[in-house]
Amino acid sequence: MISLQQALRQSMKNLTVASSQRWTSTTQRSAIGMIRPFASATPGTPLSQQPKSRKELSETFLDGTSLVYVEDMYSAWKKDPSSVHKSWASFFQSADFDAPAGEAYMSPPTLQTSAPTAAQPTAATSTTAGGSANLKQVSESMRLLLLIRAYQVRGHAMANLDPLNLMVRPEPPELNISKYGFTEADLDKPIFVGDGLISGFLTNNAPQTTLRQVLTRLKQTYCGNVGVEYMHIQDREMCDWIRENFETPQAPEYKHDEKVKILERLAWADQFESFLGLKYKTHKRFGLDGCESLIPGMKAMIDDSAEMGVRDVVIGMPHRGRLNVLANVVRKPLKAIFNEFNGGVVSLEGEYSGTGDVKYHLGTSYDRVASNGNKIHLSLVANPSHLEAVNPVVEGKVRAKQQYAGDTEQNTALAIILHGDASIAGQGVVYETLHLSKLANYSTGGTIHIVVNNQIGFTTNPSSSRSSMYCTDVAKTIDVPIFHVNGDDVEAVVRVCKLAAEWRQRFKRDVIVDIVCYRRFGHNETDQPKFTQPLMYTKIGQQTPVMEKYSKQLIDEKVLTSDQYQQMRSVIRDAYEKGFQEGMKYTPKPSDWFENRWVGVKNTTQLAEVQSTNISQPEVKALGEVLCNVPAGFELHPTLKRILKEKNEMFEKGAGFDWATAEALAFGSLLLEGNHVRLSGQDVERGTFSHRHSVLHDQNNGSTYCPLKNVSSVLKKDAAEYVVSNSSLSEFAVLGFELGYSLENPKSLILWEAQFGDFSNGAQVILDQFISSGEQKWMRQSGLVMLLPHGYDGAGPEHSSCRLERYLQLCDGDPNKIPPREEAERKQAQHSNMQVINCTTPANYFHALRRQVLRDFRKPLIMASPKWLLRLTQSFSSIDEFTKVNSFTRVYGESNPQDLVAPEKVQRLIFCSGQVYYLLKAAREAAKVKDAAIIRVEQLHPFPFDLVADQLQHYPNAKVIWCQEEPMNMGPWSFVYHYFNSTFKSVNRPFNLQYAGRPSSASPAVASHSLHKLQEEIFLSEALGTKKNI
Ligand SMILES: Cc1ncc(C[n+]2csc(CCOP(=O)(O)OP(=O)(O)O)c2C)c(N)n1
Ligand SMILES: [Mg+2]
Repeated sequence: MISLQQALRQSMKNLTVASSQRWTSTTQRSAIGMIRPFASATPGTPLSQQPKSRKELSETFLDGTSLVYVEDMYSAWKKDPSSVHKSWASFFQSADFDAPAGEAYMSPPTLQTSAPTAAQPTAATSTTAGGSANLKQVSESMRLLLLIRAYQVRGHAMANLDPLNLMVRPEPPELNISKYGFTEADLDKPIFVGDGLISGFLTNNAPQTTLRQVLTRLKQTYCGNVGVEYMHIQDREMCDWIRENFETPQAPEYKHDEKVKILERLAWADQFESFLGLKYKTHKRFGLDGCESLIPGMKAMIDDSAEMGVRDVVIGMPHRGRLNVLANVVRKPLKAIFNEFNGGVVSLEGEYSGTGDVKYHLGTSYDRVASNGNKIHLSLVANPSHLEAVNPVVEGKVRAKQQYAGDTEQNTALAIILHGDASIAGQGVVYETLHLSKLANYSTGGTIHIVVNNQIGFTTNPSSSRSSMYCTDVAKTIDVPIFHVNGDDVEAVVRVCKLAAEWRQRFKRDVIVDIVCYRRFGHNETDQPKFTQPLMYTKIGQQTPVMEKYSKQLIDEKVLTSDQYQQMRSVIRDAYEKGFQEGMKYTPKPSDWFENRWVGVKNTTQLAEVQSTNISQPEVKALGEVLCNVPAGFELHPTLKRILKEKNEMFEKGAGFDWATAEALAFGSLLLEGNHVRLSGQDVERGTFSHRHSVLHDQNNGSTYCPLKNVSSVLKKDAAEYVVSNSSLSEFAVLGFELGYSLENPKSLILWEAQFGDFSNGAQVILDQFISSGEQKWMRQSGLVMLLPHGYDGAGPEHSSCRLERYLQLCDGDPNKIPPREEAERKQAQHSNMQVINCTTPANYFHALRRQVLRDFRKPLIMASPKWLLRLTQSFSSIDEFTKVNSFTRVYGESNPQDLVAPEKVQRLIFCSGQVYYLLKAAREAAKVKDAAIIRVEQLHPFPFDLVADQLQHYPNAKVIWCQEEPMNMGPWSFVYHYFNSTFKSVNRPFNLQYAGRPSSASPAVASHSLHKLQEEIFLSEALGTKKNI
């Protein structure tokens, strides 16, 4: 049997033979055989009129996209022969029925004088006169089909996208009719296309058409002011939908009232920039000038989305045009915007103090009534300067909205993300975020992306900023349509924005709108662009603004009069002037800052209550029932059977609770208290260290069972939903996503776990720009937990350290400001930017997690999480530590005082944090040291001044040592040093803190296990005073 490709190639060969009959007689043909190139058979014919060689014809179209397309059809035909057009069906049938090479193609039934069968000779090999006529028709139809397909695939390359007309875009050869053996003389000859042969605009036409007619519509459709890329999409229905929407019999036309609406929206956008330019001449505003059509486009997109059921739109965008979007799309009151321009931003007197951010980074949210009267909530997420970093945050927020609204169809919440052309092509987080779009626990049902493609990034031309043809090419990896549109054609912009909205609601997939425009001024309004782009900016200087063009067009079309237009402008000008005046005396209200679900959450100036974090014994037992059992018939892996059995024993004995069980108890109890819990990160379902096993897999049929998802059904009690999800292998996007998720609802525990702590630096922007500073800049709280596996175990430079020093450096505590004792626990945390914890017991981990939710403010928690401690039975907890200890322990005092000398005789007071405690303890035991007390600082930030001071006073005569397993230039040493200094002073003790740890090093750890052990021995003996000339 011949392959599909062979059949296609052979068929193409036959087509080219058929089309050559004008130039070669049957005898010549038989004499030269089928291998002679046609071009050489017709000497003297002008190049453009020469028929193309078989090679060109067959390979250009049967390789690459067209072949993929045909292959797609072939697989569809295999599954269901009626799913493809009958012409293709007959072709595939022949190919599949062992047709000899080159004879697979059969002309469509309508072209046959009699109905064909698989056994009949094919048209291509027929030698009768009628057969030749048919062959010619078939050949023409097929070549036309290829031409149409070429336009569908590559027509965008000739679209008129650049308002400046500076883009140099050579015509792809496959868009030229000569490529198919057609000449000018063929333009008006009737060609048979077959009724319904091609989906799209030809379907409605008569079966006969002319090449000219087809070409005209192809150019209008694919090479006008919109260029559409969609043929890379694998799904047939989606491609057909695009075709149906583009290949319409007539070009779409707006009604008069629609045109006026577009004009009016354009005028609001245009006049906003000119008004700001006038009032604030020296301010940077990163104006939209040159892409004003974005505003009517976005508004139409949101109106249509509202009509299709969207109630919540979350927008993420960069600096460019942000204020215009805030004013004219989100409808932030003008007085608030102007107030910010006047310098009156951020500090909401007596309510919330922050240091704020520049006005083009601030977020906000408002309810708006869409044109159809539906209420719609619009929020613009605050973002840092770091371009594109906000994308995953937006996605997380939208996903959370869908989760809390129970919107499993993803109909009601929508993400719209705006990009710059240089940023979308350059920033890796774009790709990382796009790849979340179809993942079950991360999808938001399709994001609409809009690129303000002003063809420049600061001073850099596209040729220096990307290697791809379009800045949007990255999106092709996720199989979505890309609409490129000329920003000076405001109607076309509105049209594609509406299509994008419809696409998203229909297919729940991402879509890209690339508005090709220009930047009227420099990077900001005070920048001189002619230093670097003199020619472009000479052209821009001559460019008629889109407002002027469109108003003139509508006046010429008699859609409105010049007077009406002038009146429209003056109404808008008055509104801006009014907002400006009101902005002078406007004071922001707290309601501007808090979204619904956050009402009642305390800000830093309000008194927060401390709640107990323990749970009752019956509750522990009940959760044990959930965690230790699987449904009847569920076949566990033998090791997991043993693990569950051991877990059961823990619950029965009330002792030996390990870290995974403590975590599950925290999660389960929070779920029962109505808090949503979500844990995401790489391989978190099982856990990197094979300890969590949050999702169990049946060994016979692969089905899964997640005990914590079944808390409610097992215990017959209401419980919130638990989500645990292995994530894509991205740190930046996934951490950003979870941060966004955590911003939506305070009644939740949202956790992101790094595979190993050191990998989290791939998400450093989220940490620096959002987690550590977000609340202070934007007055938005988050209780996000970062679990960062940390600890030295001799495994080499990687995976040992989560780089605690970096997190500690980001903490905003002041070592010289010791809070009053009564405020230490609550207020200190409430006033800090984030917490850094390194627990030594499962129970303390449990209390730390519960404390995140059981208080009426939210703070990010950085948790250095255990590795080898996970299996250290010595670290495990008893049931009392969950039920009787009712809060997180910030500092553990000496655990075995009875084995030591009296406190005043203790010679060494060793402070440490994390797993090194167990090393110290073991070394102390081994060396039978009795005069060294070991204190665990479980919470590094906010620093527990009060409890450390207590220890200093309890052991008044001891030498004080800080012991850590990290090198001196890493770990907590340089952080705690300053805090100990002031704590010493607070208890009137001369400062003297000694260091015991690894020596300073560029690499976090040594590779050799024996050297690692030697280093360990040295610093432990230094700490304990057992050093004997090592
Ligand atoms: C991650 C990051 N790197 C660099 C910058 C500095 N920067 C600000 S705007 C800009 C150019 C952005 O170009 P583009 O995405 O095309 O947006 P435009 O300003 O043209 O609207 C650069 C490089 C930044 N803000 N963020
Ligand atoms: Mg740009």
